[in-house]
Amino acid sequence: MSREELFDKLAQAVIVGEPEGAEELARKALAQGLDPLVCINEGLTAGMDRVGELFASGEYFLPDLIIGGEAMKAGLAVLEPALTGGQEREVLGRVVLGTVEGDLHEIGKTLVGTMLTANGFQVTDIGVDKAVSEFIAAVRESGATLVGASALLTTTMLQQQRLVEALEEAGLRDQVKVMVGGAPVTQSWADKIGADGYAEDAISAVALARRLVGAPI
Ligand code: B1M
Repeated sequence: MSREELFDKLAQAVIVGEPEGAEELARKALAQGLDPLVCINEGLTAGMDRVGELFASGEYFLPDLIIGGEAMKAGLAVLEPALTGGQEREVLGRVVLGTVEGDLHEIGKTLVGTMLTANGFQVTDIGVDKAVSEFIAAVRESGATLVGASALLTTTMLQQQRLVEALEEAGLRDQVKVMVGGAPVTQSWADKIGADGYAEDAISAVALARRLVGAPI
C-alpha cells in the first residue's frame, strides 16, 4: 500500500469510526517505516477534521463524534509511543497541561503533551474538565514554570482567561508562563487575555514552549 493510500485509510477509519481498523493501519504504517507524526497529521487528524465538518453540517451526530474519537485514540495508542522513542534527555522545563473546566475534549491536549514530552519537557497532564483551582494546585505541587490550557469550545475558552486571572490572584503569575491552544483559540484571544503564547498545533506548541522557557529553538 502506498503512503497516500495508508493515510487515506487511516482517515477513513476515523470517519467511519473503526477503532480496530485504525489500530491495525497504524501498526502497518510503523512497519512500513512511516513517520508517526505524519501518520497522525495526514491520516488520523485529517479524518477527525472531516468528522467535525460532517457534525457541523448536520450529517453526523454526537455518537459519530464519540466513535470517531475512539478510532483516533486507538490509532494514537500505537503511533504516540513511536513519537517519544524513550530517549533520555535533559529536562527543558516542567509543564502542567490540561483541558479547561466544562470541556471534555482530550485528544489534541494529549497530543500536545506527547510532543512536549518527546521534546524534553516534563509534563504533568491533569486531564480534562479541570477547574482553574486544579491547574493551580498542580503548578504548586510540580513546581512547573509553564502551564498549558486547552479549550475546544467557544464557551470554555473563557476558562483560559479565568486561569490567567486566578494565577495572578494566587501570586503565581510571575513564576509561570501561560500557553493556550485549541481549535477556536487564536493569537488575538491569547493577547486579549494576557496569556504568554498561543500555538496552533502540537508542533508549534513545542516551539512556543521552548521559547517560553528560554531554550534554544
Ligand atoms: Co466536540 N466539538 N463536542 N466532541 N468535537 C468540536 C470541537 C466542534 C468544533 C465540532 C463542530 O461543530 N464542528 C464543536 C465546537 C463548536 C464550538 O464551540 N466552536 C464541538 C461540539 C459542539 C461538541 C459538543 C457540545 C456536542 C454536543 O454535545 N452537542 C460536546 C461538548 C462536550 C464537552 O466538552 N463538554 C462535544 C463532545 C465531543 C466528544 C466528547 C464526543 C468528542 C471528544 C472525544 C475525546 O476527546 N475523547 C468530540 C470531538 C472528537 C470533536 C471534534 C470532531 C474533533 C476534536 C479532536 O479531537 N480533533 C471537533 C471538531 C474539530 O475540531 N475538527 C469537535 C483532533 C485533535 C488532534 O485536534 O483537538 O484541535 P485538536 O488539537 C490540536 C490543536 O487544536 C492544538 O494542537 C492539537 C494537535 O495538533 N491544541 C493545542 C489543542 N490544545 C492545545 C493546547 C496548547 C497548544 C495547542 O497549548 C496548551
